[in-house]
Amino acid sequence: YEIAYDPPTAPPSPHVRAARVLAANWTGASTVPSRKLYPHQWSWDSAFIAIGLRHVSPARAQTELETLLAAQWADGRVPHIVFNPSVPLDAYFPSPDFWRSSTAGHAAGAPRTVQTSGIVQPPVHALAAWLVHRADPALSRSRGFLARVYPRLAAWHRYLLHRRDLGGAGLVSVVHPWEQGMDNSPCWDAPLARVTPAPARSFRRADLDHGAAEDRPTDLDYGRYVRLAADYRDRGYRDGPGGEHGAGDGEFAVEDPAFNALLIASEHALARIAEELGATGAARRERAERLTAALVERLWEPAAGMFLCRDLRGGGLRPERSVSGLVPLLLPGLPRALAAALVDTLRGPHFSLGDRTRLAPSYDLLGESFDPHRYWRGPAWFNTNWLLERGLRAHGETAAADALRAAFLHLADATGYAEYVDPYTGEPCGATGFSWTAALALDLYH
Ligand code: 9YW
Repeated sequence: YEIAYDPPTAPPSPHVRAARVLAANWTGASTVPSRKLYPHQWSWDSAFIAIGLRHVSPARAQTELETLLAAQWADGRVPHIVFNPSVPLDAYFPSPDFWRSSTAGHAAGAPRTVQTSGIVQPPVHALAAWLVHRADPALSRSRGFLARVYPRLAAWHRYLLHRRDLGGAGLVSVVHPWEQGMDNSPCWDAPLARVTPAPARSFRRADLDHGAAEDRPTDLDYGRYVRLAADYRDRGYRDGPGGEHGAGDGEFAVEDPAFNALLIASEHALARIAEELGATGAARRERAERLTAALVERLWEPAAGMFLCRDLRGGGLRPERSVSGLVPLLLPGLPRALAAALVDTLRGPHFSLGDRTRLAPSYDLLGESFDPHRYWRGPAWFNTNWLLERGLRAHGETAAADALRAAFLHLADATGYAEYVDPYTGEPCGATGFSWTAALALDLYH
């Protein structure tokens, strides 16, 4: 007779497959978004990753955020990329020799020992830190996790609120499309059109080694991204008018709904963190409420039933409908009528959730620039859909939230944890084994 030394094992569950993606992308101190396409640490990716990782390893989730915050600049900014020194320079563009953080960022207080970019990404970090703490409060307290991250998170928000209020109305502006995180969104087409592109031959795109050109931004987009980033670098990464050489602000300054909504959500989380540490959160809550009022005042467009971007240099709201303008649904304190209008817009012809699409597209299905495969110009992304799922649930739209959750979990696993998908067919685009897709799936399993 045979002895079954190795009894057949059941195939891994989706939960295990998602955890394996995060394990494969873990470098020892943080998680890369994608092994090939993005081989360093990205700021808002790490926040989403920590939110999922807390269900697998609360200790690793804490480390993820601590590694990012260790690269914070003295002026409070949290850089959008922290470079891994053991990755070859040509593996990703723009590389550390483009950003030159330790020299060009000297006046702004860039760290000396680690190379970073000089721009930022959406502030999801305080929200992530609070959720990570809640996953295992005893471990968190024993490691003094919140006490160590709180001053850094507070300095981060201070930087945004004081140095990035370029419109003077209390909201934060982004100075580069990469800062908002939806790189080639049609919302940036008009503000970017004013920027003279850097010549295509002056840089080499590493992203095209790993991603299909028709799923990625164009060379013209990249020329403009490079020009804006190089100008900011050459101003010493200084913010606000004037600067030492009187250089003034850059050409690109936009108030974005998702960026500001995430700051508000994180400000509420910081209030809870302060309270957990025995301080008062009252001032932060008030600030979050003021910011919510400013968001509504500056970016709400009743005729569209959603929030829009405000182009500070071109004057006024941009008409393009991006998923960014639906993300404020995640704020429980949003006026009821606005939340209801956002839900209608999500279901209506422009996003068609639950009807023609099962995950919300990144851009208006009826928009002239809509493209179901090109990055942030149409495909559905998992991080924005996670935010919408939270928002639907927060506003009592339980059936819609359940349907979105089911579609999310199905598509995340069926596509091998794709970076983004065709919103109509669910066909995977970009990288697979993408960290925030796996992390946020893990979060929705719980
Ligand atoms: C790039 C890492 C980043 C995300 C951004 C996404 C993309 C980097 O990848 O930007 O090289 O284009 O647009 O949101 O943080 O996943």
